[in-house]
Amino acid sequence: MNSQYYIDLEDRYGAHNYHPLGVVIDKAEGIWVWDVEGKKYMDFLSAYSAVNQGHCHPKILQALYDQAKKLTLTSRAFYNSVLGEYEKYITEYFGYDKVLPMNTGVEGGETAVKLARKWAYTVKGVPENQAQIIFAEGNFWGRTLGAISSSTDPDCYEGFGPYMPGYKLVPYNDLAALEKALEDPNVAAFMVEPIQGEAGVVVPDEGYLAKVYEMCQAKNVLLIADEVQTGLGRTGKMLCADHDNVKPDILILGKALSGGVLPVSAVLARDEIMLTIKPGEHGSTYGGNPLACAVAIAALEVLKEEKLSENADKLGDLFRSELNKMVAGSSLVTTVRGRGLLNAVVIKPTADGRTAWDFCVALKEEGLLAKPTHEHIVRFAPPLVIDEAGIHWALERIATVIKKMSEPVAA
Ligand code: IF1
Repeated sequence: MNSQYYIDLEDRYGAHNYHPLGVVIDKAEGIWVWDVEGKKYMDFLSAYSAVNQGHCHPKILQALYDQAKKLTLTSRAFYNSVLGEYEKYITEYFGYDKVLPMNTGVEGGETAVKLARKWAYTVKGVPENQAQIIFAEGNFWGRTLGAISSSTDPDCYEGFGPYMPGYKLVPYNDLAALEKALEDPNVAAFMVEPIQGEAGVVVPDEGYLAKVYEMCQAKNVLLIADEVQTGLGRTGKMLCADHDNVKPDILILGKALSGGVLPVSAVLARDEIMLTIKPGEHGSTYGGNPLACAVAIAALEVLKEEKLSENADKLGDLFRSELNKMVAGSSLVTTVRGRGLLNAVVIKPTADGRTAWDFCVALKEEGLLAKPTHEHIVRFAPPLVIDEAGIHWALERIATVIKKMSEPVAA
């Protein structure tokens, strides 16, 4: 069957909640994917940073196979022989007392908000149902009603009201605005991405997160770092918060925590916060399942064994410096920004109306897969296992497309 067959199937039988690029991927390995016609592409999206370790990583798959044939799910009604080992491993890996295992990134965010509220009422002494959580404008942490209630993107929240109360918004990267919002004694937490992903890889000023953490501490407010997309090596450090030497009070991980094999998320915190939730007050059928735990241990081991944070740091610098040289004076690409291997360019629509979407379609034709976000922004986020040759291969194709898009369409 050809690509169109599969596209038609999805159109007829699937919800239309996405508008995918016209490529039907059939298999993948490392930084490469192949479509149903056998055409090879370099993956420059990494499933939105879920396959930092590269597609179908052998060590992670082996962990999946070995556990799958033994035990996949017990529910938390019973103990099992993998969860405790995983909990010890991940809490020592990141330096926290405890972990609350969930499945998707947004469940991690919901868990973090619930923990912050519970801590506010039982530890900080905020009056019941008065807790406020501050978010940054431009945030994205998922699609649940709790998550879209903090969104400033109409595509995320419009038509889904009413919204969650107890939320406040401040501009991202605006310390004065945060300072003002923190005056409210009922603030439980400030939840923020160290770099905003969906907003288009928005990198805050140097030292922003360090100042944020200082201000939160001064007001006995928890800092929740949403590292679902920026974590696990993506920005050139194990955690993006590491660039500012900040240890968030609550850390949310997801996506690459399983190397793209199955949904695994985690919320880490110290006992004072984590133990405010008592037995029976939170959970999930699959949260902390043995299969997810075995896969996550392998995914975390790979990050360290293959020094993927260091690789992302080095190759991210190379990518941005080459790209900046390439687009100097370009009327098409107006901005290059990012950290490590989480980068993006801003594409100015051409006189004949071609946009970031057309840029990505042209990249696909050249064998490079990327996806626009917010009309004019193209995110470049390859798996962190990419090498220097891979970066140059991608840059050549980006240069070809910039050249093509800078010329008027042949009449
Ligand atoms: C989609 C992008 C969107 C996230 C951060 C939590 C979550 C995400 C920082 C929730 C999820 C995904 C969701 C997916 C596309 C992608 C995404 F930013 F990565 F590009 F949408 F904005 N925190 N991001 O980025 O994790 O529940 O999805 O496991 O919904 O279209 P999830």
